[in-house]
Amino acid sequence: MKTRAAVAFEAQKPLEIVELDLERPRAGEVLVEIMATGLCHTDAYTLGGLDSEGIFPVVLGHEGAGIVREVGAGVTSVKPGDHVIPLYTPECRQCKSCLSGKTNLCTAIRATQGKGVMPDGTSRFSYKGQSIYHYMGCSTFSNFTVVPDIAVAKIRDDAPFHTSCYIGCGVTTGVGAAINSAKVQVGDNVIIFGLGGIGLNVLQGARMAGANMIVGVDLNDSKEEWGLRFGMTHFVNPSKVDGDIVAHLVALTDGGADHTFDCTGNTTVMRQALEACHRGWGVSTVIGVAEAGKEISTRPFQLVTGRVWQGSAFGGAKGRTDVPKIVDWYMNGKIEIDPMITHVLTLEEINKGFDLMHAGESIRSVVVF
Ligand code: NAD
Ligand code: AHE
Ligand code: ZN
Repeated sequence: MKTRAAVAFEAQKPLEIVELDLERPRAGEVLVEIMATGLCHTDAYTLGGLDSEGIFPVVLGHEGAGIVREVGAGVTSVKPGDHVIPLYTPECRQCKSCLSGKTNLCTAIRATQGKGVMPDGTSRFSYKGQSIYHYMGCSTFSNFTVVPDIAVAKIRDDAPFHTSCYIGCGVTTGVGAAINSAKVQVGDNVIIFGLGGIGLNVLQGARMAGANMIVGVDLNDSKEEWGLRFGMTHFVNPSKVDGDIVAHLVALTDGGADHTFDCTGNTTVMRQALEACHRGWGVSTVIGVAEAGKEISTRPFQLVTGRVWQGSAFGGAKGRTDVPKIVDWYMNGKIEIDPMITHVLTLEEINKGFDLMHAGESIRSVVVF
């Protein structure tokens, strides 16, 4: 079949809207009609040539929502007509990681996913006879995509696609990092570095958990209003702080925060986030994705004196189990999504979405097919 898609033929070049050939789903796979997809900073980072796993030409996008149109042999977990969110972190419920109960990082298909192909080692997308790579097992910048059945979460039919697609990455990543990974407790003081599409959702999660102070840190002053809208109590722009930002934050939080979160992907900020934690017990959670070759460092003394450095992927959420519940939270008003969808675009306007992201003018741009 044919599908309209935004293709990244090369790094650092605008996406091109073309008609691709798409093979029908094989055994264990499903064909999904993507109704809407968000643009996450991780897509921009891969398009920018900064991803150590980045390969081209590729159909990017990993924050979608849509409808199952066809299933391959042996698929019983979903059927045509089901509304679904594709999962870049699948949940096979059979691999060592799933069975451990200790992680959401299912390993069933991670190796082929990182190589841009389906679990059988081949791609379903092609253009003029040339194979096009899948991305993060999702490729939601295509109107139709093929994904393994373990990589879709079935969601309720009444959730709007253009808002619930954000649960496919940003919402779950942010809210889940605060609740599942950090386990923020009532009365905790929290510092969030980077108030973008992820950081604002960490804010929502921290507020839901009953945090006391919630300090937002961002170089962009326009993020202060956004933070206040979602429960932030204090805003700090590091470029306007006289002296050391860490000392400033430690003083502001009476000795350091119980929890800090990096939502920037900047390794200098990651160090600041760790060192702004309270001596003896503060926990810093890295969410941001750093460019290939970057490393983090600190004085080991920071850890010896009780600070903990950890990371969180997809908010520690198990996709097929937790994503439908987060959709319920949204539909029942427990979490907010609508105000964060700042721009709704057509597929032809997708490059404008990346421009808005880089200019700091959007929280989430969503393409509606
Ligand atoms: P975004 O562009 O919407 O937001 C980033 C924010 O950080 C912006 O508000 C920007 O002004 C701010 N910022 C940048 N540099 C800063 C600095 N030095 N100090 C303070 N603030 C700074 O991006 P996003 O979609 O929110 O993604 C944030 C990060 O999270 C990215 O690195 C992305 O790749 C990563 N991410 C990780 C996961 C995961 O599962 N771990 C999931 C989604 C996104
Ligand atoms: N390909 C990158 C890794 C990027 C990364 O860490 N991705 C996050 C999700 S970001 C979503 O916006 C993730 O889930 N990581 C776990 C995993 O298995 O990829 C690199 O550095 O090679
Ligand atoms: Zn993402």
